[in-house]
Amino acid sequence: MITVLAGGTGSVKIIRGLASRSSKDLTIVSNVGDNIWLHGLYICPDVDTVLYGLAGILSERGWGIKNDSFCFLDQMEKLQQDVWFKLGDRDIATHLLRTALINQGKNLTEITEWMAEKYSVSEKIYPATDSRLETVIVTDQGPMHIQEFWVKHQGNPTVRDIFYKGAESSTANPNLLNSLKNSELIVIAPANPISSINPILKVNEIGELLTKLRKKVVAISPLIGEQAISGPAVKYMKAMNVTNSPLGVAAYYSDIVGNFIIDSSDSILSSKIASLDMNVFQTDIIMKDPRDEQRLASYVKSLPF
Ligand code: FO1
Repeated sequence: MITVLAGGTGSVKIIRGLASRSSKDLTIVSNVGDNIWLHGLYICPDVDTVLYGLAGILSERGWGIKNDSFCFLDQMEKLQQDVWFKLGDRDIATHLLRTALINQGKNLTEITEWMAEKYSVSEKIYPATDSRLETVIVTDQGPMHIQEFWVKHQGNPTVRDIFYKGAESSTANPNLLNSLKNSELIVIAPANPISSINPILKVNEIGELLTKLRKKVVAISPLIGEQAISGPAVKYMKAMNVTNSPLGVAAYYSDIVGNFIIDSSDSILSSKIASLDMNVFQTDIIMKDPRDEQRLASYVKSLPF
C-alpha cells in the first residue's frame, strides 16, 4: 500500500502514474488549506484536482474540468459579483453537491468518499482534516486567503509570513492515520512545501506520526536547481526563509523524510542532502506526459527500502 501526501496541479501527475498500476492500494492525503467559500459554495481545489485527475476529466490547466464552460460566471459578472475565481459550469456541480452534503451535516471525509464513488474513482482520497484549516498569506497589503493572494492578486503583494488558521485545533481522521501506519511507502508529491504539504503536516498527529515513519517516507523534489517545476513555491519559500533549492526543501522536510529524490541535473547536491540522514536518489523528475508519470511512478515503487 502506498499513501501520497498531495497538493494540486503538481501532485496529480505522480498520483496518476502510481494509480495506473495499483489503484486499489493507493491512498491520497489531500491539502485542504486552499479550500474556500465563494458564492455560498464550498470549494476544495486540491481534493478536486486529484478527483478529476483520477477520473480522467482534469483540464489541461491543472484545475477544473476539461472542456468546461463559464456561463454561470458570465451571469454573475452581469450581476456585478466577484468573478476572479473561475468556476466552470460543470465544476460547480461538484461544489454544489459538496455544499449540500455539508449542510446535511456530513464531514469532508465522508463527502469526498461519496464524490469519489460518483466519479468512479477507486483510490481512497482523504482530506488532511475535517476541521477548518486555511492557509493565510500575510502581505504588505494585509493578511489574505491563499486564493485571494494567488488568484485575485496574482501573487503580486510582498509576502511577509504564512500561517495555517485553525491548524492548532485540527484533528486527523483515524483511518487516515492508520493508512499512514500501514503503508509500505509514503510519498510526498513534488508539491509546494509551504502551501501544499506543510498544511497537511500541521494537522495534529500527522506531522508527529510521520517523524516516527520517516524511514519509509520519500519526497520528490518540487524544485530543479533554484526554480520550482510549477507554481509559487519559490516566493513562499523565500518568505519563510527556506533556501530555494532541493537542498532547502530536503532540510525543511528532514524531520519527517528519510528518502529524497532529486533531478539528475542536481546531482551535485546529493552528498549535502545525504548528510541530513537521508537516502538520496537521482532521476529525471519532470513529468510532461503520461509516459513520464508512469516512468517516475515505477522508479518510486522500485526504491530499495
Ligand atoms: N487557479 C487560478 O489561477 N485561477 C482561477 O480562476 C482558478 C479557479 C479554480 C476553480 C476551481 C478549482 O478547483 C481551482 C481553481 N484554481 C484557479 C486553482 C487553484 O487556485 C490553485 O491552483 C490550487 O488551490 C493550488 O493547488
